[in-house]
Amino acid sequence: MNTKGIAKSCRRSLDEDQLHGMFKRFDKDNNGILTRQELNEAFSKLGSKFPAWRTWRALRHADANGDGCISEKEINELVKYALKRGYKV
Ligand SMILES: [Ca+2]
Ligand SMILES: [Ca+2]
Repeated sequence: MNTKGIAKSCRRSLDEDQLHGMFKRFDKDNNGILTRQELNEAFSKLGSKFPAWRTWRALRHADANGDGCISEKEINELVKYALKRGYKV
């Protein structure tokens, strides 16, 4: 037998996992919430030329409750959004 099938059980892609971990690292005060400023730094690290604009777009997309921050629940949408826009770690 070969190793076929092992990777199949992972629903989440490696790219998603890495981005997720990366965003978490930018939660500098470790409160589980990404503020606009923390997001800004993350996107700038990811190579965005206009991190402030990208942050605004990301918040419009992923900030479900509209408080201007990304909570633990909202971070998955943020990851999906960033991946769709071509951001990778
Ligand atoms: Ca934070
Ligand atoms: Ca929110």
